[in-house]
Amino acid sequence: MGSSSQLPSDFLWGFATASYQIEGAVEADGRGPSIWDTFCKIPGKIAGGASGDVACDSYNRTHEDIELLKKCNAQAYRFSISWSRVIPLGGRNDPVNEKGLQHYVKFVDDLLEAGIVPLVTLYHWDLPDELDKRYGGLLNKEEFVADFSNYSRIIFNALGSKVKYWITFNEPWCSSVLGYNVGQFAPGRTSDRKRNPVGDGSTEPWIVGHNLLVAHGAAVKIYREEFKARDGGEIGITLNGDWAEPWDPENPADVEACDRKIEFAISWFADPIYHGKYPDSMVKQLGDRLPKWTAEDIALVRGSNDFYGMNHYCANYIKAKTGEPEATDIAGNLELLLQNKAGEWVGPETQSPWLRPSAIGFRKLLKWLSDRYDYPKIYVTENGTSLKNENDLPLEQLLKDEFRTQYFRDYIGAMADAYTLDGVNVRAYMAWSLMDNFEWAEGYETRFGVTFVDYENNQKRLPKESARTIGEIFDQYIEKA
Ligand code: GBH
Repeated sequence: MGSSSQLPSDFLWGFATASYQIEGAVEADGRGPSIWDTFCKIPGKIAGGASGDVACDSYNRTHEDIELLKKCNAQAYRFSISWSRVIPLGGRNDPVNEKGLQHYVKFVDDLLEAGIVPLVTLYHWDLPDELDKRYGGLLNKEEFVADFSNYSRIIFNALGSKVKYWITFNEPWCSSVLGYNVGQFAPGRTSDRKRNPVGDGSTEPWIVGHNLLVAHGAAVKIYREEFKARDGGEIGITLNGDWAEPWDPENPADVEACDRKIEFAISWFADPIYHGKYPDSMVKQLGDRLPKWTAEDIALVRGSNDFYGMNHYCANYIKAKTGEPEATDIAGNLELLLQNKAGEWVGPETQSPWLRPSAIGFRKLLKWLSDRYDYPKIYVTENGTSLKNENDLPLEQLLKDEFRTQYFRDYIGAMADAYTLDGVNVRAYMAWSLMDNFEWAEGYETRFGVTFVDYENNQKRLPKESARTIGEIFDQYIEKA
């Protein structure tokens, strides 16, 4: 692929993690529980009955993690802040936990001293549990927006002079759909009564998505009005989204369904931000179940991205469904498949049932987003892969993760092609993940790290081959200044 393709000399690359997936130390220094602490305690929700209680113990090992980043020659590190460490009960009238806050101040100082640029995510799914209990958490617009605004302001105040890249929410699609429709993620609400006695998957995900957008807009307004002039940083939201190819390229319904799939996954959030409205396909299918924009709310949301945060992993074949969509349908009345009509797989198997790599899909989606949103500056905030049966390999073999290394070669190459050949304005890339960690409902069985974490041996960290190679790959592509 595109051997002459390049990336700009100021391109920023590094690795990503998230608080609940790596920190552990869930009761240290006054941290309050998040909805994930609570969710993990419900039998049957997490593979192997696991939780983030210990995870990678990163709360106590910030120095080891920084050493890892240095070893990889990483320029940047994207991590998230645990809201309930900073405000254990979460709310705007609840006390601030100075120790929790100072942990992050110190961590950022240490990163900067090591020459590593911090990218900070304010919210990677770990809502303070009290807010869920107190007023229904993400379902309650007025309360949630006010509390998230307060929390954001506290963080901007403490870190604003040092942090230049802010991400409000990680993957609001996951919070909304997996948390309130499928019920696979905290708080686990769903219409599926076998999973949970409460929840309405036909309405709640759309309400939650709307509220997250408004909260994002409110935090951006605070940043721009109170901090940006002083601190000069950038702020945006991170959206997940995979590429879509038709199951049957000869069938116009499948071809059409591909755009609809991306609209339901990505444009649900990106259209309000860049175009000031929900996509027509969603309005058409969801009618009154999709909340209406008030003039005040859409004014907050429209134009609220300084950059587009892109999480991307794979591609799917899309088959249009015939007949009326079900009330709990969240995808756009279509099926997500891993094989096309001709029986071809979208990519090789991994440990994650949803993830089959297809690097060309990355290039195509970068172009799709650029066409739809007028060539925004894109920061890839996550990209990576698990590996079939990695957890069962003998250590020596496990550390030679050629499959993951090849994934990065292919995906970074596809990104360079998008930049060089398609004019896509992509400016940063964070690989998921710096280390193996708590993979949500899949527990610790699925590994995404470029570093092996030995959960049986005091969370010892051992870099895999991919940890070394990513830097070499970027060296090839980034233009010398
Ligand atoms: C990211 O989400 C997360 O930000 C990160 O925390 C996580 O560790 C990482 O990926 C690896 O999983 O089951 O068919 O409904 C990735 C986006 C979107 C991937 C939902 C799984 C489930 C598809 N995720 N998807 S399905």
